Amino acid sequence: MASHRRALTQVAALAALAATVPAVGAVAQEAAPDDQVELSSRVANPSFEQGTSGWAAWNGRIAREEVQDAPDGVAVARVSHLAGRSYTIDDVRPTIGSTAKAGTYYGRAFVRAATDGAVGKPVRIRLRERLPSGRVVQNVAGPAVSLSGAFSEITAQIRTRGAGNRLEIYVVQAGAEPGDAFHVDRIDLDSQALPPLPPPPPSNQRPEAGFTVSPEIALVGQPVSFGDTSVDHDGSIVAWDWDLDGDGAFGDSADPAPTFTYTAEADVVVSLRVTDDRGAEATTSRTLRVLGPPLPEA
Ligand SMILES: [Ca+2]
Ligand SMILES: [Ca+2]
Ligand SMILES: [Ca+2]
Repeated sequence: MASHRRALTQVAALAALAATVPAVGAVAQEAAPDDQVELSSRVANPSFEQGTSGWAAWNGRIAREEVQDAPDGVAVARVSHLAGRSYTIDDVRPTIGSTAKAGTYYGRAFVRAATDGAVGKPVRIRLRERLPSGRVVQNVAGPAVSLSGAFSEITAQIRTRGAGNRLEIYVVQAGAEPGDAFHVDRIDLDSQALPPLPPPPPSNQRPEAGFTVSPEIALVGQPVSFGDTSVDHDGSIVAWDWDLDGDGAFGDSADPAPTFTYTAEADVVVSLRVTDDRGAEATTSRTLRVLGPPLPEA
């Protein structure tokens, strides 16, 4: 693809020639004026947890979105195509305000398709080095990955040519068509190789429900004791709910060790439902034989 700088120029020229295409011109964004660049060594808002500040779309629009499997936190940026054959999410100000001479910088992000139409489309990171005057020195692309329904890591490396230059990062999808969109999260740019992201917290394991009955064969009119033996391997049991009379309705007791007295001979299905400290439930049942009183000796 053409360099980003050249593409911007083309878009600007196109917009000037064809004022009937306001969307293109409206979304094209240049970097902030040189004298307002804040020096920083890392991406200011890499993870979109609070919003999309510091980022601008070119040929597209961006929005914060919460998704189930964000690589970092709960939110990502959704980048939606508006125009052209490629569209991007760009740092508004150069992430690296002043480069070290001939230093290597590492970019990384995580991307996935946000629409069916974007599946299989190529996305890559580009790193753009500019002189303090704004002139582009080089624009280096990382390897492209094909968007899929799961987040993939994309990376890029650049060896800067001069000290005191600006270094920018952007993520670009090529082969764009109307309706395309991708999710992106955790965009980093640093002078050291980026460590792996910490693994997401393990999902909650369901508890295992169990209980004891004493005596194991009940007698009408004699109290029966129940004892909870439930376990939660990654937490604790915080709630107990019993169906002691076997009518199929819970709510007979919330005690981990209730007692109950039966009034008639029957096979009673006793059930216990437990809840762990993260809200997962488990239920178990067992059949209790309740016998009538022994016949008096003749
Ligand atoms: Ca995030
Ligand atoms: Ca658990
Ligand atoms: Ca009941």
